[in-house]
Amino acid sequence: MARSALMNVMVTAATKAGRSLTRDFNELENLQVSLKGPGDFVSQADLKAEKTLRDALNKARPGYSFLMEEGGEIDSGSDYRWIIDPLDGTTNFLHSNPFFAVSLALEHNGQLVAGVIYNPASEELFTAEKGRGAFLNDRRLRVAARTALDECVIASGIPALNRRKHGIALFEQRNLMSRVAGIRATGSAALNLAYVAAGRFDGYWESDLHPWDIAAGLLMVREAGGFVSEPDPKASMYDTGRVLAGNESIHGQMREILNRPLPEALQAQKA
Ligand code: 2AM
Ligand code: CA
Repeated sequence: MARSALMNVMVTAATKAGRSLTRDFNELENLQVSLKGPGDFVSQADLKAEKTLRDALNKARPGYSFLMEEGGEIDSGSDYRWIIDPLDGTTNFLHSNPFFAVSLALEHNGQLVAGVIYNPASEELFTAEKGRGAFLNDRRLRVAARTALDECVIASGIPALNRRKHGIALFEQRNLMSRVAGIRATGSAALNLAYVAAGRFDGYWESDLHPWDIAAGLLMVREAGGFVSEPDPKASMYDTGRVLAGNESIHGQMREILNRPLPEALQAQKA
């Protein structure tokens, strides 16, 4: 499959950052003791990968704006904006679990036009361009066709100690676990969305996410024929950080379950 010039730029940047992460991932596995500890080593790996992405993208497409997990927003006044998560799945990386990815998206006038999610450990490269479909390496992707919720494997995130809304997450999980074949918490929002696009997960929902966790994945799911939205049709994903993805039927069925009214005791957690 011939890639567009834009996709070549994005893939080159993402694989370069991926090589940098792989070197650090291997180093981390050998690292017995470090003065500052593995957490600090991983944030350095994260920053290095982000710089690699920024440099490569700036060189190929000078002047575009950036929204980056580490470096924040750089508004250059361009119509184009890169949205970058250099290391999605940081906790997995820190624990030598090879389920992490570089996530990179491009917006034009606020509309997603391209996305790349690259897991350097598995060498799986997910790409999508608006109107041109989604691909895993060179294979065209399509979301899973299952419509019976009780046959579905659904991905989610289980909020850890540094995140809020544990009660709401448990309420949602309780409502869903009695209806589905399995719930998986993988630790990477970007890869969860890529896996929905690839039909490996039938659906995905999570809260408290940032634009850089999800931008590339949103386009990927849509280009694979799936639906992605805030579970509440009146709300927007980037505002609330809540995401729900699946094929049209599963998205609709899950939305109904996730929109059940919260018990009184959990109302306060919503804000
Ligand atoms: P990260 O690995 O880049 O932090 C895990 O459930 C998913 O949620 C990952 O994609 C993770 O991205 C994201 N996430 C967003 N905010 C988070 C937080 N405060 N703590 C842990 N994971 C977070
Ligand atoms: Ca992330």
